[in-house]
Amino acid sequence: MTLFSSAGCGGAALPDVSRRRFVQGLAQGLGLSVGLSVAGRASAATATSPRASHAPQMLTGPDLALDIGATRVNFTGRDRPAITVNGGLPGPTLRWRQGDTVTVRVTNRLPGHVQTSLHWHGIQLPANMDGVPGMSFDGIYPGQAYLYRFHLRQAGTYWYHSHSLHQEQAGLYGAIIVDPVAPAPYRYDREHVVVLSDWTDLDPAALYSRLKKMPSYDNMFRRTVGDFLSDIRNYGWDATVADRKMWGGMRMTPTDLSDVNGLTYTYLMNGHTPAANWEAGFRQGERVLLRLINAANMSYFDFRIPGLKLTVVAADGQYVHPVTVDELRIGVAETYDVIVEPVGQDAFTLFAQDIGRTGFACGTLTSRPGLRAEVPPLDPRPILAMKDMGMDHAAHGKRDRYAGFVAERRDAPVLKGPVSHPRTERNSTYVDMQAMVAQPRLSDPGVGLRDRETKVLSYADLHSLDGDPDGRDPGRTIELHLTGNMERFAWAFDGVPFMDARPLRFNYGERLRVVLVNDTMMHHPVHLHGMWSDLEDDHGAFQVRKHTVDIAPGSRRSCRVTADALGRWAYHCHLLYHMDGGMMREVVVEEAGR
Ligand SMILES: [Cu+2]
Repeated sequence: MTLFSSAGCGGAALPDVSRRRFVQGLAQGLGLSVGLSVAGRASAATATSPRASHAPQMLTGPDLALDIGATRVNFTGRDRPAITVNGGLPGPTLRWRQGDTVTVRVTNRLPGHVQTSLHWHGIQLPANMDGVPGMSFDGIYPGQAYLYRFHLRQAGTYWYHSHSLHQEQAGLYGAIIVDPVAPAPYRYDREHVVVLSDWTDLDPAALYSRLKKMPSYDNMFRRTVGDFLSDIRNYGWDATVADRKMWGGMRMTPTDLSDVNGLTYTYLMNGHTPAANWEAGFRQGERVLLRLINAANMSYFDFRIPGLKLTVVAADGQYVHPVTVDELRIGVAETYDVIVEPVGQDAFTLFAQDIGRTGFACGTLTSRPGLRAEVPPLDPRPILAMKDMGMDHAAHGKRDRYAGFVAERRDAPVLKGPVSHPRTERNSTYVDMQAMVAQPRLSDPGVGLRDRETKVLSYADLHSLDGDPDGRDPGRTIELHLTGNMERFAWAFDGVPFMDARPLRFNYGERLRVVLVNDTMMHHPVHLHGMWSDLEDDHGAFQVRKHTVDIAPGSRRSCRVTADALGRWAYHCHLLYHMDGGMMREVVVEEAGR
């Protein structure tokens, strides 16, 4: 089945001397043979001349034509094949107006016999316009075009990407801005789109094969004997040995924060490496709106601008009550709109480090071209706590590094008690651990951010400006567990991978609750196509409208869904290789009684 895709990246964590020698950019197209194998073969390709720091091209208006083609790029000093829209990586920013009906003719100009697709992430539209091959339509075949046509009911910051093979990992993504009919509830003088992504020089399919064969290839940060001795000093022999035994039993190490990290990826900001330094302009005293989009395939980022506060005004395109923070974690596929007011310096660094602290994307907010501000060092690498796996560290440790965190969980008024697991998790090769106690933990900023003295955004800070758009209580509850087997790099819901699962069925018009329990030690950004996921608070009430919900390691979070869109929809983890590995379902919304 050719439902999904992503692209791999390669590159070291930090810009090194050798990388600085190379001007990153899109090169003249030598072409490539695209698809499962990306071994290059000369052919016609879209080409774009390299330019210095620039934002992606912007296309406006209700009728657009996009060409998906093969392009050569150079982010690491090596000329590599990419898949792009109109020759850009990221593709052009599409700027539309709320209330418009837009048509987009998407033409497949890829060489070879490779199907493609574009999915409009977070846009509510008819099922046959959603762009998921095998569910929404047949995909776009070579030389052919598909005419997307849909009405824009919503406004905000969104993005698009391929839903075919591993094309997203090869560069097939871009930003969408839908301007609101009514003025935004905040003022700004200038705006910039900031697309974060992860590039690899590897063939994206080869990266997947490597993950299957050597899932911990990128996890070089093993704990050492020195760490062991130090833990004995701090926590005592029994607690330390118990801790190590438990981790050994789970075949993981507490530094496994992500499957792919800066050893393999080069992190990009608007298609620029840190050395290439994407620049965003400002004038002193202006209010600048930054539209942050995490278009990465496998990477969460912690974003901050040293010297500036970030006022979050929208999440996943939807207005929220403004909240001012120093830093925020942006999960894969999420978007945040933030306002900054740069004063007192001529340049500021936009800094986005990966959650494992193995690399970063960065750029410069500057009042004059060519300036750079200091780039902060990576934080120390964080270590997962047993709480991140739905277990109680305090039970076998004399001292608890995350005491406040534990208290918050014990105080959580809803979703208390031990977790019950679906029978399908038993003996499943897609399950190597289960959460024992899972709480929403909405106010937990997450591993690596808990010790900050500055304010870090958490989900508890996000509240939709308009309250619950539906108003009904959920009529029923569906619970899904996010499960995985690290050793096999096998991922599923409830221990059942997509290929073996029957669709979930929603009744057209119903309001239901979906509870997501994370039985793994990794974040999973869960995306429901076609409908909103309205995140509930600790008390089970509506809190914030989202299209992608981060389910933190060992946590249990719930969403309300209004099943107002008939048809077949994808529901999946947005880490590309987790989706590929089976962490996905089809959702069918149908009239009751059918
Ligand atoms: Cu996942």
